Amino acid sequence: MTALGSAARPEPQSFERVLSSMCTEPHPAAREAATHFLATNPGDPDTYPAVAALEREVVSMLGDVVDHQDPTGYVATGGTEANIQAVRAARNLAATDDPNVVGPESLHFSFQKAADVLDVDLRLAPVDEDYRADVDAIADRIDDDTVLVVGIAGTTEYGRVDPIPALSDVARDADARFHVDAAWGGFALPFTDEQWNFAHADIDTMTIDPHKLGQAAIPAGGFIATDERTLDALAVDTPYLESTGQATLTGTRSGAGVASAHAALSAQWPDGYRENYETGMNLATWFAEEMRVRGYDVVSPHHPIVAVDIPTGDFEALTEAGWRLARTSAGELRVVMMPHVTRDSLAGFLADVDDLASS
Ligand code: 0PR
Repeated sequence: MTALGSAARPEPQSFERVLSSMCTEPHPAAREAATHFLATNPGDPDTYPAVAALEREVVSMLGDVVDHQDPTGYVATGGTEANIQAVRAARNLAATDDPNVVGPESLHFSFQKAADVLDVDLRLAPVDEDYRADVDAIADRIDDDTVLVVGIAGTTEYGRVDPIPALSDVARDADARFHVDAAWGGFALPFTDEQWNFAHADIDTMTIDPHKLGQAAIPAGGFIATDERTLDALAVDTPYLESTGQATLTGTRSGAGVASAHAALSAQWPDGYRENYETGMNLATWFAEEMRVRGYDVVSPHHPIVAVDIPTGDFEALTEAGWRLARTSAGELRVVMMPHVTRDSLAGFLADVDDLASS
């Protein structure tokens, strides 16, 4: 027997103790569809028309989620690609040769990558005392070279929603484009009274990721734009393919992501996602209170993310006990109530927290 043949097949990470991730167990229909379409490449729609048709439907379904009647866009590899593309479109459509992008300091680090690869200046403004973008601070950083203003609908660390309508006004006044990053929040916020989507503000582009709360298989990000002009600004000629242009950042890409996004949305929008949101929110409220009564400082959850100030030693001991945990930049424990997180698993976590206190 060869060494290769005798090697035990490694198991993927079990979700049981994963409290850090914005990804989750795919919906069963999404898992099945991903396997079925594994060998297709939506980057070549003429050769792989079935997956290309599914992708058009996914964009239209995402339009329902974000309240846009006639969206354009595509299934990206994830939020990083979608955010890079938003910056790239804004840069390509603007006249300046010294472009800058303005957003809150709570922006996901994918914008740092965008600024780096696109040679755009990223200007970050402080957030307010509730971790939301401060509109005046954003406005102060805008000038004639600002090509894009960014707002976040569901921040990575605290799940906060920026004042999207006000940020959109500020962008318009400056003749800049406006992008909303709803990579994580997009499948939660439809069930809240937050003002975050195309019905509430003048938005040019949006990121909304099926592979996070959408319960699609990785890689499935969503890049949504209001007009074809945006995609035209991203497209390059593809002389040796039958189709004549490609607007995506990647070339060959996975049909698994596209097909699984289609299956997950078909199975879950809207009732399944509403249920996930309500369950996640109930868990967040309960867990926040459980940590509070144990004497920890908790950042009140607006959406299913809880941040708790715990000592570094405790964080390390809990990691040692097998919990997969994340920290905010301020060092708080951050728990994301994804669909795989249950009351039982959180009760197990709390029991370990109690053991620490008594040891
Ligand atoms: N925008 C926001 C608001 C995000 O939270 C993230 C990811 C992105 C964009 C980028 O999305 P992709 O990672 O799909 O490109 N935020 C998570 C984070 O940084 C990503 C993550 C997901 C990390 C799963 C760990 C993990 O297991 O925490």
